[in-house]
Amino acid sequence: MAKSFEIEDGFVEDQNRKLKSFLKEDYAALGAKLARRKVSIDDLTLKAAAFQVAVPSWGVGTGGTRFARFAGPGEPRNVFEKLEDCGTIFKLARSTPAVSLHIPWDKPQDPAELRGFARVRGLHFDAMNSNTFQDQPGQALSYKFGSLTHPDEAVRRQAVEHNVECIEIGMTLGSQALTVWIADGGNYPGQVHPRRALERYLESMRAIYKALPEDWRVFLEHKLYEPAFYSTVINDWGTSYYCARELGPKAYCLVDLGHHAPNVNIEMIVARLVQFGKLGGFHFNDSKYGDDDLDAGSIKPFQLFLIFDALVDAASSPMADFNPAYMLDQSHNITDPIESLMMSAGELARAYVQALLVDREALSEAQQKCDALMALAILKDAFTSDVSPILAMARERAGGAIDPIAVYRASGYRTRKAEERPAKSHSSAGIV
Ligand code: LRH
Ligand code: MN
Repeated sequence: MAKSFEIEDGFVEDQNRKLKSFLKEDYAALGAKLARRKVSIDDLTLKAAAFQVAVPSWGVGTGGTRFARFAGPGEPRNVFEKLEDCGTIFKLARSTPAVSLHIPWDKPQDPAELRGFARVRGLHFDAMNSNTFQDQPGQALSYKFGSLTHPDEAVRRQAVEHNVECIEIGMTLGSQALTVWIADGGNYPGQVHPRRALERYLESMRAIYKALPEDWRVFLEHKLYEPAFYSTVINDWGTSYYCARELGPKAYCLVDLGHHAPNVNIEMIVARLVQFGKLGGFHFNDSKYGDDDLDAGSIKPFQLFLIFDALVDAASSPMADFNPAYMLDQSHNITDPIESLMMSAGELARAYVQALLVDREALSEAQQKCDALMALAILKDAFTSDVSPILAMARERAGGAIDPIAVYRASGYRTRKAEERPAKSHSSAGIV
């Protein structure tokens, strides 16, 4: 079997050589500016290099909508090819060593083989994602009218068993978390009894919770609507929080940025879940209207900064087991998924480093004095700081690319993959 194409380390170094002197210049200039504020640029670069976010296995294929999906060249056709692409993202961006799998889309025949395939690419597995929002070929009972909250106990049991299977597969892959998002809800008033449906959800989740190994966490992912368009059982953070508390210490809330009504103050939800000790993690993306699953930081970069401001603020105050899982969850309908994921990983690191630049002492002082304008000015000063030299130096020092997209394009990786991975005949609608 011909060896599949990979970008060589030497090629990355060659490409970096063209930009190294400019980077050094920009880095020194920013370093001098930060030193005036007694901030060490090298400390920030170490923190930037330690920042990690998981990529979604389903994000390296071309996404679509109910109207159409325009498959791109060299689409990954199976979980191994998805990991090849995740390996390429990690090789260039260096901040994405973890992959979040979706079952059954990525169900491995041989988990040990998959784990080995990932390891040689420097990859490990983050949270597993269950799927009881689609019916699989040969599935006994349909999820058309729900899964974990379905009125029929047999359907609920089938959905619980699927989640338990995701935990078992995850254990063989070294994962330590399960994300549960369910589409359960109704399209018509009266279709779903809201209180009984939530009781059924808790009954099912208790059975799943029992199957969690000691060192695992379960993330409850709320979503306002879609595919249910009148009522959704786990529709907002309050409902998710109530359930996480009911379930126990291994249950947490997961915030997908696209799962809220327009203009909802998501950074406030983050601050609340931090304060209540139930912030489990994120599905980062961006949106203008609904659950658009656009690239993180592409529409509302200031909101992304404010979310990381809340996280850095939380990390600076002593808080037990504050370890939120960072994951991307995007649908790349018109861009090369590898480019979008590298850019989005960079935008998350940017928001994080900018949040580290916030003068928290001055901010608390302004808040104490009710000096609203100064408080905003302090945040804006950090948000408007160009930390690109820090992000690029962190990548370069970690053996990655100073400019990941330029190196990726110069490598011809996508063209080579198009040769190696002949396109499937038909193209379908939908996200995968
Ligand atoms: C639901 C969701 C969930 C995933 C799916 C791919 O909208 O955000 O996290 O399972 O997208
Ligand atoms: Mn999500």
